[in-house]
Amino acid sequence: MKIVDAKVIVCSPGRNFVTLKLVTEDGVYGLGDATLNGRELAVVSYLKDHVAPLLIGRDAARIEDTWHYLYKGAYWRRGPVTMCAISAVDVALWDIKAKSLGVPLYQLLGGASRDAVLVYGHANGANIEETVAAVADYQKLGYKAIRAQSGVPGLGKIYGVGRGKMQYEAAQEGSLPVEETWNTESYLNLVPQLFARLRKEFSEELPLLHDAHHRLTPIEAARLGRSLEPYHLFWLEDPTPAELQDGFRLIRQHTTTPIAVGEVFNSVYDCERLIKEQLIDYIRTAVVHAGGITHMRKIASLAEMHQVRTGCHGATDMSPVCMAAALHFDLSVHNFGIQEYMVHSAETDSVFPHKYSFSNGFMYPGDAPGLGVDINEELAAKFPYKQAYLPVNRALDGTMHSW
Ligand code: CS2
Ligand code: MG
Repeated sequence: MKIVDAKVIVCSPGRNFVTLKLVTEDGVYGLGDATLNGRELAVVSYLKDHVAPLLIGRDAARIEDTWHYLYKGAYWRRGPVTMCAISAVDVALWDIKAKSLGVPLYQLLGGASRDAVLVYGHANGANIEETVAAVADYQKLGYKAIRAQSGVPGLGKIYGVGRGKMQYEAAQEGSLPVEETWNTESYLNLVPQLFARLRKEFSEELPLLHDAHHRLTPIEAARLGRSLEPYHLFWLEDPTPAELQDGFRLIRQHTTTPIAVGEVFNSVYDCERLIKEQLIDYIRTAVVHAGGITHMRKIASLAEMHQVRTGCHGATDMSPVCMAAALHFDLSVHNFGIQEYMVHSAETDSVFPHKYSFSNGFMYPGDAPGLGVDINEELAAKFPYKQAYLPVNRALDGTMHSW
């Protein structure tokens, strides 16, 4: 089944997305998400100028071989742009294979290991009381696990506090990133108060999550993890920038709060020590950024051997194509932990009609052949790319800080 066309579709139905569409000589086509928030056009060029020409004439059935052809063949291995492009090709080929066999993708991954995929939603507010109210709203919507992020008094907008109740979109249109201000001490004082308040308001059984978003040093993260122990979080995410994998040993020495890391990782090599030394409890790599289904399965296998569970990234900057692929992966992988689910806009859903569904805190990939997602190219063309950037963050004295 030869590939005869490789099309890169850029659109912006509410936010920018990059989609790869591979078409075979039989007319069967597959989709792959290639969205890299804030750096989308880099992946567009990588795919259009360097990868697509190599795919024409290749056998679409040779998924593993194509993965290594693009990975080893690039010579310059790994990195978010390269791996996002490889992910898109990989997922599109899995979509084609499952469609041509007439089965939902999860059936090719070993079948279902569970009946449904547990997800968590993003409750946030400008202050503690608004965040408490938002958690209550998410409970009413049926979510069984909820992430809680609050603004910090004295700081303006910070990561995790959205521009509306249900919709949270970090990237902002414009020719320059928005600059936000940060103060670690204010944050470290607020977060334990937030979770003390949440535990007073809600059942001890409610899984609560929090994202520190790479903004702490290891010892600050250890302090936060220890201060949150009375509120037994489901996880504390991205406590410290993970380039320094050794930094997680220090966190582990001080706290039993479970740790989740990995949404910015793009290969198993970014997390192999974190997993092998059990320095983390959940690996957050996303299908769209970590080499597609093929490489995610390898990351999950290493994690399974070390009692680390998956917790795939699932923000709105992953398109419904990625969400569909993630749900097929989640339904099948043995050491599944939880799936992040940020609701896409109605515009996005209209461009990407899909079979997956949410009900009462769980998601279902559906049983359509392949991924169960499509792209309406005519409608996509009505939403052209708009330059947009993720914010940058500066400490009170103006020093650049992780956002
Ligand atoms: C966040 C993301 O969902 C999360 O856990 O870390 O919202 C992240 O900020 C964005 O995906 C960046 O594009
Ligand atoms: Mg995160």
